[in-house]
Amino acid sequence: MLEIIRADGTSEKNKIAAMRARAAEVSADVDRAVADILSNVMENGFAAVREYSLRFDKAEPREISREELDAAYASCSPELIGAMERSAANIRDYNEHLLTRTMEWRSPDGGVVGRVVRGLTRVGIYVPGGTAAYPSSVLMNAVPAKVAGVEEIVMVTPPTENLNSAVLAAARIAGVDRVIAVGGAQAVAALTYGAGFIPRVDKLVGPGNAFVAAAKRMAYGKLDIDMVAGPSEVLVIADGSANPVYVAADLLSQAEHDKLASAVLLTTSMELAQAVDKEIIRQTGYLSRSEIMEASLRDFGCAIVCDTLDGCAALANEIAPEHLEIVTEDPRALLPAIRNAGAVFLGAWSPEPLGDYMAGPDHVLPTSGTARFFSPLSVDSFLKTMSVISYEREQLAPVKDQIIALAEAERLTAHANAIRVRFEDAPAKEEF
Ligand code: HSO
Ligand code: ZN
Repeated sequence: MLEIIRADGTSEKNKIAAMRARAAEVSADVDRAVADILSNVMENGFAAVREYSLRFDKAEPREISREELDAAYASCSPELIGAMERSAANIRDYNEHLLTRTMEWRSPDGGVVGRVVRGLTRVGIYVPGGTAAYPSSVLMNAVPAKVAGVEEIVMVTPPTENLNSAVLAAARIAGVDRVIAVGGAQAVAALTYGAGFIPRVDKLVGPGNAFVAAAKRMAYGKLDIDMVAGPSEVLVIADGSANPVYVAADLLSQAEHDKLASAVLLTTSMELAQAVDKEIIRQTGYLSRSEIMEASLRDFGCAIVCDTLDGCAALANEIAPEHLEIVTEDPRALLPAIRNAGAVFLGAWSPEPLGDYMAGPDHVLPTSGTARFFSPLSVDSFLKTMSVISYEREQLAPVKDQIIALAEAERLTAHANAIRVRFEDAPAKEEF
């Protein structure tokens, strides 16, 4: 089921290029429809949001009450609640370790300069409807925002008949402040401009369908967004020491997300590649989403056999996968060679689903090669900084002439004046 390619400098490059060409095509139709929705909501506010919601989702936008959240929480099994609580605690702990703290210090001029860190005021989290409504993603989006000190977290999700109770329970566990049943581009528009009881937010995160993705992209600038996520990807680097059962299972774990998901094995061992292929066929036989996995492996999967592990690392850096597993005799030894990946998993006991659900680092990761320049979602994504400058007279005096010289070079006389008046015999404050 897995195409096996021997790296020869060309074949593997062609294969990677073909897979890269899958980059989601932006449909002009979707863009046009979404642009209309955004401008209509900007002009007509909640009335427009309501109209789109009734048209596309056949339901009124509505706020989910505390009681509904409590009931959803109570309807989940204790095992599921326990798992979500533990996952949330690990995400919280991890992000608290990352937290950028305020810093102030004395500059060489003797003045105090520094940076203070503030959480964003209000953040929106989009949760898609249907089978892709993942409680784990609610935790991965909301908990870092909470750690950042965001004042209000507003979750939106399409107003289906039965809202997913695990998703609502996750919202309660993560400390989401408000849950509003509204979806699609109209939800993005409402959060961008504010519409009735739906507030304007400073940043919107979370995955959605093509309309939501297009709306987020268009709203960017009026609010901040996370990266627009593409289909899931996993790349495994393995040598002959790897267990083909585990490698196959891990490749399949991402292939099951989506027919557009990608699963790639880079290995120094042809025997391993062949054994993994056999295992994939065996495991697909008993897994439920075999049709999706077969499609994604056929179109976006392969095994590439390289001469060296360094060769594997170089190819991995070129692909810049969302998830990168290193399953070699000494996985950590290869880490310095890796530059581009969303998350790196070291060794046979760090399978990708551990990161999806439990370890603490976020599962919202850059996809489609964007790990070249994007980083995982984290507490940093919900923080901003302000610089602080605090000089006294004796610290300003030695630099005053140089500031004036710079201002005059730019012909900004009022700038120069603001420095000069402080050192001239100007009228005293009491004389006014
Ligand atoms: N692997 C997905 C996240 C996820 N997996 C949610 C399971 N549930 C991100 O690439
Ligand atoms: Zn996953």
